[in-house]
Amino acid sequence: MSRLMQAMALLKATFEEYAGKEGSKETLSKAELVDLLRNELPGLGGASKAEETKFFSMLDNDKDGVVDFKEYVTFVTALTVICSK
Ligand SMILES: [Ca+2]
Repeated sequence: MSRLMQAMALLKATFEEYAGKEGSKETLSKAELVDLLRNELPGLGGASKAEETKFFSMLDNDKDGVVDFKEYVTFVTALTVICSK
C-alpha cells in the first residue's frame, strides 16, 4: 500500500476506534473527541474544559451536536496545513 493510502486508512481507523466507544459508531460525541485529542494529539494537550467545549463546537460545523467523519477529516486536513508551515 502506498504511504498516502496508509495515511488515509489510519485516519479512518482512528476515527472509527473513538467513534465506536459510545452511541453512534458513525460520529464522535464530545467525550469521544476529547479522548481522541488527548491520546492522538497530545501536542495540543492541556486544554481546559471550556477550551474543549469551544473546540468541539468549532469542529461541529453543522451544529448537530456530534462530529461526523467529514467534520473530523476537515479538521485533520486544516491541522496538517497549519503544522507543515
Ligand atoms: Ca456535526
